[in-house]
Amino acid sequence: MTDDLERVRDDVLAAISAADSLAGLEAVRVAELGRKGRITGLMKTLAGLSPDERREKGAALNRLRDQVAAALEARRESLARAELETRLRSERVDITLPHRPQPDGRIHPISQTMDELIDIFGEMGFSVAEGPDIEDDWHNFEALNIPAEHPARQEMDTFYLRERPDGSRPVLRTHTSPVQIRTMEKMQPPIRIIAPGRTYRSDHDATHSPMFHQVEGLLIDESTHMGHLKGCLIEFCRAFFEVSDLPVRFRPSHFPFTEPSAEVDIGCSREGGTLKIGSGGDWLEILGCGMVHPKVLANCGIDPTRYQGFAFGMGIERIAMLKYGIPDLRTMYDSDLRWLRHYGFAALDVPGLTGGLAR
Ligand code: 2NL
Repeated sequence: MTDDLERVRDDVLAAISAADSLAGLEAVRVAELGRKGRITGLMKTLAGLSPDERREKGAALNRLRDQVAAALEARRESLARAELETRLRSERVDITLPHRPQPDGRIHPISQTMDELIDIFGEMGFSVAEGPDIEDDWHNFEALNIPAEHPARQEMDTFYLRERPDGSRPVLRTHTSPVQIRTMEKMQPPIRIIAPGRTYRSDHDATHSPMFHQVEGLLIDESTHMGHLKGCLIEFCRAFFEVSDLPVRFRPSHFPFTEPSAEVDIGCSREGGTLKIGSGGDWLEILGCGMVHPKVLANCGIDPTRYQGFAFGMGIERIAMLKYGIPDLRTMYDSDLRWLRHYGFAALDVPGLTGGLAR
């Protein structure tokens, strides 16, 4: 009898360890411990035995049943773990795939140039000021000493918007000077700002776009003079064009909002029809500047007997074309991807003193 049970036990335990899937293991359980299973069948024979035999064989059968149940549970756990392992392996995602080697987007040369300007003037202590594209007559003209009948008004090719109920006529700003007017109205000197941004003029040909970009600069303090203006702009030209001995010359000029006024030329050569920036005996105009007109200071609530300062302005398209050898202004706004891939900049290229041409 005991031999009998031992044979059954060896048999069942062997079947349990041989089961290689949860389904196979379940079949073993049903065959042994199920309602019609072998061990269940042996339990049923206890009824026909004498009390002594029943006690003895019952205890042995209980042990066998518990042993088999424990072995089944142990095997079930190990098979379940193995099955999970296999599934995890088969469903694994390889997150070590290489990234796309080149980002598709490019920075437009105008954005790149603006970032460079902000970087260079930022190092000189200028902060960036902004203002609205739609302006009123006061901020775009009057405060800048450009009265209604001034010839500069005609030269500006202003875009006028619909008349407002109060009879005033908003304009698309023709320069970023109104940003500086607004800054002076808001705060007292010392002031040291640049105002980069979009500007608009009703003029469209090979060298003019109805929307273009400008950067203007303004510095006001108690003892600011023309020497500061010259030092600042010579430094800027050399940093921007990355030519440390770039010749820079100041030519007398006229603007209604500055007195005295000057235009700034940089050295270049035009040998064989190709333009090269640097010492070459020729000159190229790149910006306008001057000492802020006392009337402009007074218009903004700044005392011209106490404060004075300088201002300057330049076209961003023009200096971007010169620096990066872009021959045609009109291609700037074509949104031609091939053009952008050729003239654009990678997103992570750092702008400024160490960027640009050296790259
Ligand atoms: C140019 C010349 C210039 C200014 C802009 C300015 C602004 C204020 C007061 C005085 Cl609020 N001046 N701006 C001064 C001189 C020249 O721009 O050729 N721009 C493209």
